[in-house]
Amino acid sequence: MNKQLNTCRKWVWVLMLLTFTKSHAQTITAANRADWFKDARFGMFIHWGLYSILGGTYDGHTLPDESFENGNSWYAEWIQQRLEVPRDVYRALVKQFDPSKFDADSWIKEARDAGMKYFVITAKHHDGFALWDSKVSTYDIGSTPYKKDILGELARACKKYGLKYGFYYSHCEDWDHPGGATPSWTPQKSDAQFEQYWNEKCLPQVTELIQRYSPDLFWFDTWGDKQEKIFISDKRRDQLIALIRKQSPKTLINGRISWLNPGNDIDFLEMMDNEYPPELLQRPWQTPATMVHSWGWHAKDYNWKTAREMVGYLVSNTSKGGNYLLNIGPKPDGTFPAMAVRRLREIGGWMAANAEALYGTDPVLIKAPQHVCLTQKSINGKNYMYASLVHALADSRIVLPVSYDAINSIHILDTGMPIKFEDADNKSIAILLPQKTALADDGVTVLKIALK
Ligand code: FHN
Repeated sequence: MNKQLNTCRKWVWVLMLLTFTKSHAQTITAANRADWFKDARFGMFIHWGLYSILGGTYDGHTLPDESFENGNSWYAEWIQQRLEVPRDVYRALVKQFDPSKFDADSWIKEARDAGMKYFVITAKHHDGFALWDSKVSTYDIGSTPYKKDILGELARACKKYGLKYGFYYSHCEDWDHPGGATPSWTPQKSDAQFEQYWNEKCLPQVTELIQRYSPDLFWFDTWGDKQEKIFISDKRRDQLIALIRKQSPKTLINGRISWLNPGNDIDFLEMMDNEYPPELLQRPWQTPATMVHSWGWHAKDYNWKTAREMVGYLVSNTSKGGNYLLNIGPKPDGTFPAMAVRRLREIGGWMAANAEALYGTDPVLIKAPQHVCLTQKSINGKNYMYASLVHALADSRIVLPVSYDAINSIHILDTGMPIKFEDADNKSIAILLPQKTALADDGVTVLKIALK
């Protein structure tokens, strides 16, 4: 009897152990690798490097804070090329990079408080400068007076505040290595030169980033230009992907590793800068977006978007199965521009009351009226649909193609105010908004619809 009892106990233990192991060490596969990304919806992007020291102005010339019709984007982080800063002059900025007020904890806390769930920073932008102490190149943080391990501190802060983190790495353009791609209006490199850059700098630096910081994500950058056509062949794309997959199966790879042909082994599609697709996409995706015009710090870029506009993009992307990666260009002293902090906190205020309508939701496959964005999810076995009103509505009566019998109740998410609804026809309901809500002039109003 005792023996039977012991055997029984042993099996209970084995079963408990198996269950524990399964829930705590889920194997990473191509199918589940991006699960956190799909739930997260909102991330912070950072463009920070030597260009931040110039802040959009060099030698009395200031970069225009706009793009031109020919598609040229005069971003502040392109100042070396746009204003033809001589290589030695630009390189000498290394000695000025000394962000004495940089505080990784405060950056990531701002991101967390804004409702962001992941963080991506330019480990190396097109200028070729490495924001970490790289063994492969001395054009790096190790040569600056600052020297500290910025990426390490940020990675630690992300772990502390529960954010995933990743690195932007410019794999095609590198304006410092003799073989790296440079803009189309500059002398063309040969494929042999690029191959040398690829093997001497790009692949080893990506390996360094993985081994030193174990990133959750890599953000590569191409945009279908001549340089991408010439240098980022499918072979090189696959080589870079294989290198990452082999060393770090958890790490996500974005589609702009090859804008022209991302292939099937990337984890999510990356839209063009500030691009918002009109329809739901079948693969996970995100929009990289700016708060102003430039990505890197530009002291005279005054094009600040409103918080409401940005929340609208976030909500609209989520309703189409996409994410929103919102950029900040920190100042050379390591602080965020005051206006960026203000916007983050405004967005954070909205998120504190409404994030439920975004995190872990799925799109709803019915046609919503214009300016109404739909998401859905289950909470404790109950099903909810969320209707976010991203613009003032012309009508205070919203008709949704959902059967009246399928609905329990409707409330405004942040205040809990009950909202009336009626049977519009056999297949639709009419939501009867108070006039004030239909105008929604102070923000994006979310309706929480409890389903039966
Ligand atoms: O040239 C870059 C630009 O500086 C910035 O990094 C953006 C971010 O999406 N990507 C490129 C332009 O599309």
